[in-house]
Amino acid sequence: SFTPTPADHFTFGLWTIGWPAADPFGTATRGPLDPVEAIHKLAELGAYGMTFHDDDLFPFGSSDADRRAAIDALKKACDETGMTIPMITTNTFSHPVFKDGGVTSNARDVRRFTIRKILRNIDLAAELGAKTFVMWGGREGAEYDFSKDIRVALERYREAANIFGDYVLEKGYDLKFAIEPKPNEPRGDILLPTVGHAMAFINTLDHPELVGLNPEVGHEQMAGLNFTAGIAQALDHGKLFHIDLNGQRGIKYDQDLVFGHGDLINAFSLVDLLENGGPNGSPAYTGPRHFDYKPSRTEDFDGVWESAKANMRMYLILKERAAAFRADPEVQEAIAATRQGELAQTTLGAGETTADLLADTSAYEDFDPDAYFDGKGFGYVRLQQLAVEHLMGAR
Ligand code: GLT
Ligand code: MN
Ligand code: MN
Ligand code: MN
Repeated sequence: SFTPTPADHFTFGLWTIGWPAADPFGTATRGPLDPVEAIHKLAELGAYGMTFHDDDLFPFGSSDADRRAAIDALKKACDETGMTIPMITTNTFSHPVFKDGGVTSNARDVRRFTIRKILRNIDLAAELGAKTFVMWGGREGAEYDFSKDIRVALERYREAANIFGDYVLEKGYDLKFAIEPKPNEPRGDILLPTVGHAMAFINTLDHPELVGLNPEVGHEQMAGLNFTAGIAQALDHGKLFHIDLNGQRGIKYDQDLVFGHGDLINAFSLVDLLENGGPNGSPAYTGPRHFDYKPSRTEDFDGVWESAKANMRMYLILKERAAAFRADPEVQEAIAATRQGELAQTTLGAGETTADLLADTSAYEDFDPDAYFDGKGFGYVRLQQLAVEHLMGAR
């Protein structure tokens, strides 16, 4: 059925359903959403959890007492509904103090303040039982090539990430970090712009095992990249710690549409990968299915909740379509015809060495590359048509 339950592990950022819909050209079109109401409403719709930035729950600069009251109200709402807070993150981008970034601002006092703000939020993550701490460095970047030495900025990024890693180890928190790449917006160019850049950076940290990724569909697509392929590489590295699902139509500003309302075919292959891409068709990813979208500025609050439902329903429909695709004997036959089984075999045989390959005349001297001219094709187009027909419900 396409009705979500907590077992589906759907989660939403408080900043998504709570977005008042102000954009760079216009003021808000909706009023604020109370976090306690958000929890109750999401629970009613079948979600598993909610996520938030510190500043979403208690405004920047709140007194300790106001901050505590907001946290306690949230905890009570979770107790009443069974909702969870599996991830939290820190706002290091809204306040003017972050105009040149947080952990990579040229201003050292800003960097020290940012690290303190994040450390305080790490304590909150532990208190709420969150397992993932997202770091989206949207202001870490520049508009101009001469603004900063990017290598030095990356050193400061690394310094901060190492401080956070050491802190959770010291405190014994069961918490991992997930870096969220984005190519641009709000900065002209953002540091760690894609999944690939972020994975390379993670390998330079003192405790790379503590740090993975939170890739967002639209962010990779803003860079013209194939999201499903990027997720496959993140899985290959064991770095898919969390995921932001939404929709994007091409290389333009960050649209944050409902999941599936952008590149639907890529959303289909993504759900197929997440749900069926593990060993023997098991799920390749078991963490929260987190929606990071923005209910369009045209929508009222009924539209907000319709859009929240649409995300979950879309995922469940794609999951059902992916299962039907996999179960179709014609699809299995078409997959076999593409020689994917052969791709799963190692290129050298068991125990075979490079010397053995060099001595194998069938591999080179007697191999006929010209047999591939006008020879048998790979049949990918037929398979793609079958996939799209399943996606469309035509099979
Ligand atoms: C911000 C951004 C999102 C990030 C959030 C986490 S905040 O709305 O556009 O992609 O996931 O900081
Ligand atoms: Mn250390
Ligand atoms: Mn986005
Ligand atoms: Mn995101």
